[in-house]
Amino acid sequence: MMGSQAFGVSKPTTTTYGEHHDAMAQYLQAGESRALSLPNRGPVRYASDGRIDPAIVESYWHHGFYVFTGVIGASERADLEADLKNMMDRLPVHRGATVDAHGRPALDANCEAPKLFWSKPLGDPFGGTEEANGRHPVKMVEPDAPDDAPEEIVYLMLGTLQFSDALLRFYGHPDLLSIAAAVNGDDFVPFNEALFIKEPGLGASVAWHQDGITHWDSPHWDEGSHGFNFMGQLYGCTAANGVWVVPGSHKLGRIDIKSRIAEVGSERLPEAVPLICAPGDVVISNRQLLHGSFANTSPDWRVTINMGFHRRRSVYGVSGGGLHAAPATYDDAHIEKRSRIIGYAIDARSERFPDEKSFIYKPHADAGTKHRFDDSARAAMHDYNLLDMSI
Ligand SMILES: O=C(O)CCC(=O)C(=O)O
Repeated sequence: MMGSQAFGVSKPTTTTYGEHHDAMAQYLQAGESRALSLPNRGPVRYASDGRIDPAIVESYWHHGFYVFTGVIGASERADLEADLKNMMDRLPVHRGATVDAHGRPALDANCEAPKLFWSKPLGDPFGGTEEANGRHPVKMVEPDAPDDAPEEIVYLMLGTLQFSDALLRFYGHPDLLSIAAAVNGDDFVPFNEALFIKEPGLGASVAWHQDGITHWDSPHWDEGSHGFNFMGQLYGCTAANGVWVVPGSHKLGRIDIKSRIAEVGSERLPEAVPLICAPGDVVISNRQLLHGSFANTSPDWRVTINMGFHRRRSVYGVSGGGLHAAPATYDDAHIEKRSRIIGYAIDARSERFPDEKSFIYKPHADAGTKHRFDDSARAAMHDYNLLDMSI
């Protein structure tokens, strides 16, 4: 269950980094200056051929991330906030419970695929464990939680589009899908969708890691092999509560994270920068970047809407899953079924924003298929993340 603070409302906290307080304060400030001195931020821009400005794409490949400013307008943010409040209200009362605080079936009732991830407040549930393929080898500092903190919090949700029409519509955002096409090709395919929730004074760490499982040792590996995540910011993000990345590290192959942190003597990697965003900004972040986030001892909420995409050739014929979804080999039928969500999202969005030019998803246009977001589509989305293409 969540803490007692109103969703999204900043609140002074009494939590600190204890003996690490001064070092953290200095690190956060220096990191923010480094982040803001990088040239990889600005509004979405198109070239005259209607495609994303190649300079943006080049900057993304160079740094491994790009901050798109002002993508989510105020009315869409309000829709998202209303739905997310509803989702939070429907969380189970504790890990494993089947009802919410009102006695209703909990958000994830009747779901088979993994949906909710719990942590102790300000904890680091994955760091230093063998979970998730052991890819988070070093535990972050876990500051002391306040006395009145709940025993556990939900810090991560998966398969989120089935719980919120606003999230589904956001998934169909034409600027974001155009960026996905520019980076992963017109036949880009879905990976998964998630929400990271960093409540003030309670939000958990995500230890330094690189995403991606299947392609590290492939002779065809390159800086785009494991795709990217969009990270949409409902309330913005700061050095204290945001994701930190090591620019350019998506090109380095698998990094010996344990040795890097041992060399520095702390998890405050000096070459890393925080993603700094205003409400409505969206980051594209390469999954191979070395990245992580610290426990949120700050007064500010961070709610990140993650939406990941792959190149089709990265998933086609590949056996994946087991981490985010059921193990499977991704054949044409699997890819087609999972990609229907893109069609539903575009349709749902066009109803809500009729004046906006809809994105045309080439695989659907080529096949002559038009997906309607109707009651049967809604039913088909139950547990859709069993089909996530987890590579
Ligand atoms: O949002 C966060 O704190 C962590 C995000 C992350 O690790 C990811 O998207 O892979």
